[in-house]
Amino acid sequence: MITVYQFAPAFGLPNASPFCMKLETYLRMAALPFTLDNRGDVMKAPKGKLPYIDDDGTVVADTAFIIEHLKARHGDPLDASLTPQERALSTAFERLFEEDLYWAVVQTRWIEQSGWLLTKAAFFGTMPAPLRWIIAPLARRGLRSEMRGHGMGRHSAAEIHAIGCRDVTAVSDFLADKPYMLGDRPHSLDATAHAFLANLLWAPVDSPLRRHAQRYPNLEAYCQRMKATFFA
Ligand SMILES: N[C@@H](CCC(=O)N[C@@H](CS)C(=O)NCC(=O)O)C(=O)O
Repeated sequence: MITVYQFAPAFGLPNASPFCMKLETYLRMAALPFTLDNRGDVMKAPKGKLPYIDDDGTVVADTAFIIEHLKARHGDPLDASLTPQERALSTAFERLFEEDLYWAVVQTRWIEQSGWLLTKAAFFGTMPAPLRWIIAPLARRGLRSEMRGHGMGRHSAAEIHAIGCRDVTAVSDFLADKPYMLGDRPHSLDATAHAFLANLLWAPVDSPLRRHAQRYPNLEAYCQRMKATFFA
């Protein structure tokens, strides 16, 4: 049995961590049975981040390594037939979502005050009061420092939004009127795209980035299609 260790759902999404939502989406798409451990215990995570899995005693961290492991052990129903060019596109778009757009979303949730008030309430609201007062600002400081280390945190808010908007436009233009990112059939890239786009469109955090994404009806329709197909 596969156990997924992740954060508890928040913001009305299967998970407010796009990485945790990506993995759950992948497992559903690949029709693999799993159980969720939503305790969000980052201290126990092998790499200090969630999600990670325990697959009958094999512990794997990081969604890319987890999906690689799942494909090797349980088969690859989604990506086996991809051409080298499709694989290249898939890798490039995953980097766009995970290494670029992710940090623009972090900016809207953790750095900007209006987003931070919502994030604090959603992620730390159930913690007992003295703990909440310590952990929430510490977590925020940690993310601010990670963003700076990454480089994104050195830009102004307007520049970060502009970077994120460019990513969103690229995704919308590439998706165009196709049902899935790479055409008529869903692939693992769609687990990533759905998780990151739904986290941008459907979390109640207003920002220039989210308003930009809302201007592309194909992105909303895509997320609705993924939800109806894999989270019914
Ligand atoms: N590359 C990792 C990224 C995972 C990640 O960044 N997880 C974040 C939540 S979205 C996390 O656990 N953050 C907790 C922390 O940094 O303390 C993956 O693909 O799994």
